[in-house]
Amino acid sequence: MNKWIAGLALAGGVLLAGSALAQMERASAPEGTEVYFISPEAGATVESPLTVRMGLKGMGVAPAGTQAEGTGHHHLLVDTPLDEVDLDQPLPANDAMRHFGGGQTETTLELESGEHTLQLLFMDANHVSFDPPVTSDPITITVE
Ligand SMILES: [Cu+2]
Repeated sequence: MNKWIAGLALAGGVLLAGSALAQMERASAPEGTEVYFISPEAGATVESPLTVRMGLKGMGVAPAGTQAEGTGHHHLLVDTPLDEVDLDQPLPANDAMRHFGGGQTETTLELESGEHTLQLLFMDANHVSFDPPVTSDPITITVE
């Protein structure tokens, strides 16, 4: 009896570990998926606060945590090169790596005067990148 319970607990533990690992697996996005800036335009000179509109083709936007195939949510990298992001881990949330886990496609951004680089990163329900990553080109803007 004790042995049987121990066996069951072990099986449960393995199952849990299995599902935790599965969450970090990177799914592939449908071919042709694209994320892009509707605004601002690359090279634009803007005033702060500015409105950022995020466009998506080939997939759907859903709130974070929604486990539905073909969906994810937007992320905005502010002055953060993509190669500084560990794409195999959930993206940290901070001023430089912003999540739109409510399924937003538009945001207002306050930035200091000067040049800034923005890049969109579309990620899955668990804030993990697709493989290959779905990213926009980085754009540089000047804030007056
Ligand atoms: Cu996220």
